[in-house]
Amino acid sequence: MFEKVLIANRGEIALRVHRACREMGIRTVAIHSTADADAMHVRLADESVCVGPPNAAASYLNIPAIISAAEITNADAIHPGYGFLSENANFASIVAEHGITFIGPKPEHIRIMGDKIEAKVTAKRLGIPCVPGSEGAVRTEAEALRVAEEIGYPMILKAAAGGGGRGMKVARNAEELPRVMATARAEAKASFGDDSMYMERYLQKPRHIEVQIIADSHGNVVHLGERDCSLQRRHQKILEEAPSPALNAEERLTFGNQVAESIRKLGYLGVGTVEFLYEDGQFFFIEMNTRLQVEHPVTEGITGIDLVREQIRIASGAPLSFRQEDVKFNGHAIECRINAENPRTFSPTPGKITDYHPPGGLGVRVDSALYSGYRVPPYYDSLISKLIVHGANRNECLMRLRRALEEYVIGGIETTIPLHLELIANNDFMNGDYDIHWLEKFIAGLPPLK
Ligand code: MV4
Repeated sequence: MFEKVLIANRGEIALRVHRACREMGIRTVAIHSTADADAMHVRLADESVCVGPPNAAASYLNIPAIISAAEITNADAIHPGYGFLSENANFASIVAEHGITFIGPKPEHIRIMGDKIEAKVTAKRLGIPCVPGSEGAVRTEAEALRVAEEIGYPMILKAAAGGGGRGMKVARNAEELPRVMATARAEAKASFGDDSMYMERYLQKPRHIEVQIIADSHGNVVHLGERDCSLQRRHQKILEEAPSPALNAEERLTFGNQVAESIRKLGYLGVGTVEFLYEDGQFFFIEMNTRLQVEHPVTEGITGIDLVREQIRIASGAPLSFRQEDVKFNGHAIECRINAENPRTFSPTPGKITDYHPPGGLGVRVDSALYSGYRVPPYYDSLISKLIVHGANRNECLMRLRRALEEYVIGGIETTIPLHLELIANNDFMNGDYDIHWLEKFIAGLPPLK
C-alpha cells in the first residue's frame, strides 16, 4: 500500500480524499494556491506545498509544479479528485513516467472518453445502447442531411471536444440544419480548436441517469447502481439521488450488469460513470466520465462502499474488496449541492463565513471544507458543501433532508440552501416526477425572495 498520497485538488473533495487516506494509514500531501493558504485541506494534511498563484491555470492545473511537489515530498501516488487534472490523459501519463501512481483510470481510457465521438463509437462496439445518430463524425452538410433524413428530426449536433453540455445545438428540420451546423462548427472551433461534430436524434424529455462502475486490475468489474441527476441548471447538477425514482429493481440490476459487462470488455481500471439519457423505458449512452464524481456519496449512502478507499486499493494493485453479489442496495440517498451563490440569480457570493453550524444526526452527512471564519475565495467553483441524507426509503430521506436543510446555518454569505428547501417542498419533485428540463422551469416560476 502507498505510504504517502498527494492530493491534487482543493475544497471538500481534497478533504474527502484525505479522510480515506487517514483511515488507511496513508500520509497526505496537500497542494494549494496562494489564495488557499488558510484552507481546511491544507490544515488537515500532513504536509502542504504551495504550487502557484490564485488562478487555477497557474496552480491546481500547473503540472510541473504538482509533479515537483510530489517529488520533493516523496509521494508514491497522486489522487486528482474531480475537475482540474482528473480527466487529463497527459497528466496521468506524466505522473506514471515519474514513477508515481496516478489514482485513476489508464491514460488511454481517459483519452478515448474525452473525445465524445471516440467514446460513442467505443460504447457501441462494447454493446452499450446509444442514441441513434451518425456513425462517428459528420463531415459535410450533405452527410448531415442524409443522416437526419434517415433518423428523423429534431436532431442534436454535438462537438467531439465538448461534453457536459458544451458545444451542442438542436436542428428542428432540414431547412435549419445547414445554418445550425455552421454555427455549431464555428463555436466548436472557437471554444475547443476542434470542429469535429457528430449528430444524434434529439430526445425531448429524458431523464439523466448514470451508472457507477468500479473495476480492479484483476478483471473484476462491479456496478454500484445508478444515480438520477436530472435536476440540473445550465448543465450544473443541483440535486442527485439514488436509486432513480424512474427505475424498478429489475431494470436496475439487468441494466447495471449489462453496463458492467461492457466495461469489463474495455479493460477499464478504477471508478467510472457511464451517463445515459432515459426515455420511455430505454437507456441511451451519452458520455462516460473517467473520474470520481461530485455526487459519489449518494452511491456510498445506498451501498455502504467507500469509493475513495476502493480507488486507492485498486491503484495499489489490490482486488476489489467485494463481488457483485455482495453489493446490497439499501434505502435511498439524496445529495444537495450547496453553492456560494444567490439563490435566485445564481451569481457567486464569495466572502467570509461568520457562523457555521452543519446539521448532524442519523443518516446525515456533510462533505465540506467550510469553517467559521473561513473566507470563500472568488477564484474557484462555487460549490462549498454537499449535504447527503440517507433514509430507509425515499419518503424518509425527504423528511430527513428537510430537517437537515433547516438545521444548516451558513452565515455571512448567501447560499443555495433556500432554493433546496423550495425544491423539496414541490409536489412534482416529491413524486419523483421530473426530467432534465423540469428544474429550469421550476426556477423560472419561483416568486421573488422576501
Ligand atoms: C442530449 C439531449 C437530448 N438528446 N442528447 C447535455 C449534456 C451532455 N452530457 C448531453 N446533453 C444532452 N444530450 C440527445 N441526443 C439533451 C441533453 C441535455 C441534458 C442532458 C442531461 C442533463 C441535462 C440536460 C440539459 C439539457 C440538454
